[in-house]
Amino acid sequence: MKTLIEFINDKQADFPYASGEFTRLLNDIGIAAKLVNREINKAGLADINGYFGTQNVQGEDQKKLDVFANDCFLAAMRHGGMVCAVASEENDELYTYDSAFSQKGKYVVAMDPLDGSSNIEVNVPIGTIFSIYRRISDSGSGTVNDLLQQGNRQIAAGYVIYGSSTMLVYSTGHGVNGFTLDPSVGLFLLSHPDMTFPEGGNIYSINEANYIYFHEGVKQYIKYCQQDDPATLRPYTTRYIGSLVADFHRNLIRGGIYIYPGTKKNPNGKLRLLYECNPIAFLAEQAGGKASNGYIRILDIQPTELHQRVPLFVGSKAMVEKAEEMMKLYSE
Ligand code: P6P
Repeated sequence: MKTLIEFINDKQADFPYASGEFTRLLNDIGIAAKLVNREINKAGLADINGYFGTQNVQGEDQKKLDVFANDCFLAAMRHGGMVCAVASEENDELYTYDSAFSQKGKYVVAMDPLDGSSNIEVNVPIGTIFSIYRRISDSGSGTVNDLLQQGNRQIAAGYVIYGSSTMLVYSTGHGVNGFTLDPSVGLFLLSHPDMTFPEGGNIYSINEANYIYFHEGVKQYIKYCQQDDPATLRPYTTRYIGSLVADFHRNLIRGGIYIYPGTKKNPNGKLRLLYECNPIAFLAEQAGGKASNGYIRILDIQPTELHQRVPLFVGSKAMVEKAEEMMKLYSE
């Protein structure tokens, strides 16, 4: 079994710019993930469930593990010195490192340190999502503009899923590879080489409780999924965990589509472009899938603010294209 570092070193030719720096950054992310994993696995015992008494920029109550995870990832990247700035779901403003060491960092990171954290106390898989860019500012502290790059400029993206096993799944633009943590030795080992979406899929993931607020195209796509047509594997199966990383990971392995659309109440939906949709879209395309806002490619959207939201249609290419067809056909 190949370790994460061995794998990266073997692939060194894939990122000529790295000269070991990218290896260091990914290793730092892996270290933070192990620390977060340890706390999640004993959350019920360590009084680390529950709320911290603060709220994030989304107005969501911050759970203790949210804050712990954020601190872990920020500290790990500070220690490595490869990163000069971080956009985090848990920080209202851009987080910039103040040491001269970090200000020489060539990379900036957008991350959701613990997505789906409301699932912690009910033992449902949750995840960390990260997106890595080369900085565009010349020197000094990173700037917001370093983060407001289109998703098609990501040099890497990935997630950690804290589930029945803990996995790190990432891509540097040369396919998607999954590593499973062996807690007995504290190493991520290559377990899912070259992950790709199955050609077809029959799983759709959407929170149908919002049905009455959906765009007509989304309603028609749901009806399409529910029609009886065995030749096209319909009716599909619906699976909705309420944890983006878990729903996406299952669809990546089994085939499927995840939709968090805009609604009449929230036209831009709920998911954030920089640290949820862009990294997930990067991985989806690297795995032969597709990701759009229902109309245009997620990775081509020009960000305008750190925490902006966009609708997300992501998964098996043919399923996303069918949903986009419905959005176009029933455009309002
Ligand atoms: P809803 C978790 O809060 C999250 O950001 C995603 O992980 C998840 O897919 C979605 O929101 C769930 O949202 O509105 O269906 O509960």
